[in-house]
Order: sequence, then C-alpha cells, then structure tokens
Amino acid sequence: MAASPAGSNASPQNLRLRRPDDWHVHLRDGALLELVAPATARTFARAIVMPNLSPPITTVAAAVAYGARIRAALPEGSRFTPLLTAYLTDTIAAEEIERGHREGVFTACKLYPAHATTNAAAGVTDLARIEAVLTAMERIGMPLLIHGEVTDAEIDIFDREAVFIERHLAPLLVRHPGLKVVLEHITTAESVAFVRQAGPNLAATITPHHLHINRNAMFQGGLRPNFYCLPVAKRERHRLALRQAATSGEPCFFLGTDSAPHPRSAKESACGCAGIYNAPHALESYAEVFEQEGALERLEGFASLHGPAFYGLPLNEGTITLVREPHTVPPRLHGQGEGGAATDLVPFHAGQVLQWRLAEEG
Ligand code: OTD
Ligand code: ZN
Ligand code: ZN
Repeated sequence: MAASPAGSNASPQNLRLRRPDDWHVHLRDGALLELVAPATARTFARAIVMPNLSPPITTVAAAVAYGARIRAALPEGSRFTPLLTAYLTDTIAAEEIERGHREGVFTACKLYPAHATTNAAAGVTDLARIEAVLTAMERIGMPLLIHGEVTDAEIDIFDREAVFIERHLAPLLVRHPGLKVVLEHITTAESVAFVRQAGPNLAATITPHHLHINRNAMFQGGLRPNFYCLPVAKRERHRLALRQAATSGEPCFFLGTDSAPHPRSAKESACGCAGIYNAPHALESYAEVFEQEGALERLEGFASLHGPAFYGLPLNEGTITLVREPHTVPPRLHGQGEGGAATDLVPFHAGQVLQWRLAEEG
C-alpha cells in the first residue's frame, strides 16, 4: 500500500490499495439488484454473493441464471466478478454441489441454520442431515460459509453466536478438520478468540457496522431500525475486540460487508427487517476504523490480501485510491423498486461525515 504524506508529520492524504474484494454481500434480485449492484461493483473486484433469495439458490442452473442477472445489472464496462454460493438445505445433494464447484459456478456453500435470518426458513435444521455434503466439500476443498447463530427461542439473542460456536462449530471442526470454514460477520470477543486459536482452516469476516456500532445504536433516543441487523450488534467490549482483530494484520480476519439492503418501508416498520445497507461507502467506512486504530497500513491486508489467500484465489490486478476528502453520506438513496414504484434505501452512516472518499477510476 502506498501512502503519500502531505508533509513530514502529516497523516496520509491518499491511500492506494490493491483492488479489494467483498467476501460477503447480499445483492438481491430484480429492481433492488439493479439499484445496489453498481455500488459493490464500483469498489470491489469480486464479491461472494449470498444465495438467500426467494426461492434460495440451491441448484447450479439457478446460480448460472442469477450470475447472468447480476452481470446484466452492472454498469457498462464493469469488470466486477460475482462469486456465487449454494444455499444448503436438509435435502441438497452432494453431487449438485460438487458439480457446481467443478464447473466454476459455486465458489462456496452457505449454511444458514433454519430461520436464523432473512430468507433462512429453508436452511439446515440439523448438521447431521448435511454430513455427506460436508464430507464432499472437505474432499474437494470447497469453503463452508456459516451464519453462526443458534435459533432456539430460549437462547437470548445476544448469546446466540457464542452458543453456536460451543454447540455446533467446535464439534464440526473436529469432525471435519480439513474443511475450510468462514465464520461470517463475527460480532463477539468470544468469536475473535475462537477463530484465533483454531487452525488455518478457519477464518472470519467482519462487517463495517459491527466495527462502528454497539447495541446502544439501536436505542439511541428511540428505536433505530436502520441499525438492526443479524447477528445483532453486541456490547462495547465486543466491538473493541472486533476492531482489534480487524486491524491486527492477522490473515484469519478479512473483509465481508454483509451489506443487506431492504427498502426503507420494510426497515422502518412495526416488524422491521434485519440488515444494514453499507455497500455505497463500505471501504471508506473500514478506512475510518483503520485510521482511528492507527493501522491504515494494514487495511490492504484485510481488504485485498487475506481473503484471496484463504479462498485460494489469485490476488486482483490493479489498484483503487482512497483520498482524504471529508464528505457527508446522503440520508437516503432513491431508486425504483418492484414494478417501478419509488424505493428509498437508508445507507449506513446516513447523514454522517466520512473522512475518506473512493476516487473515481481515471
Ligand atoms: N440481514 N443479516 C443477514 C442477512 C440479511 O437481509 C438479509 O439478507 C445475514 O446474516 O446474512 C441481516 O441482517
Ligand atoms: Zn448471516
Ligand atoms: Zn449476510
């Protein structure tokens, strides 16, 4: 990473990074896909695209068709590559997964415990049911991406990630020591510690929002549905542990935004949807954290190097530049939803000033 200081003691004014990837994003479908895909493609060379559509992506054919819809939603000349994932269900066949991987359609499989989050109703009810799939994935070196929360109603929502690790993840890693696993969007100090002590086959993604907010953000002066996501933000001590992990330079932690747009009407409602839409300023948001932690020189590892190394994919060619140029994030983004109806999205950092801006490509 090249940092060019303006003066001897000044902080850098420009940051040049190898082009980054987003290892966890929701691009949606239809009108919403068209609205949000350009924001991800503008910053990232590749992204692991979540399969929790309605219906979910469970076949090679569905993934091929979804990939084509994503490409069609990109601005002309975009070089963005979507990396597609298979949505694991109790009944999905190992042969379908293997074929998708062999044909270069499925980069990874996503495990949602049934009912854990948006469109997770068809998820896995018991890991024992996908044992054959996991064995095949371990054999062919295909990563398993996990939404790591138990879904039992009697477990407190703030404890569901820690309990998942204890009850399900730790035993899974013992049963499948050769399986590559990404624990997605970690939110707790316990997850940080667990990932650190596990072997090289376990990694974790960290979102920008879990680095910026703790659970108080949802209740600041009233109920703030735009800060509600799953896994839900935790106490301050967890946020601090996540910031330390992300900026540590350790290769087991890398960038995954979990950008999850929902129309404003679905967020700001009596039963608001979970998800934070951070794609428009995701890299700027991370840069802010790395600067506050005095670790700007480690941003490139987190954003552009550790992910490809874990997935066994080549590094991206080319660079992007962040410029120190404070700017205010718009309070709303206006677009068209289904049937051409007006749809607003509220971006993460709405109305706030961010210090870094992604320079347009020359
Ligand atoms: N929202 N979290 C997740 C998905 C969504 O809207 C979504 O798709 C997730 O954990 O993957 C969330 O808050
Ligand atoms: Zn998830
Ligand atoms: Zn997600």
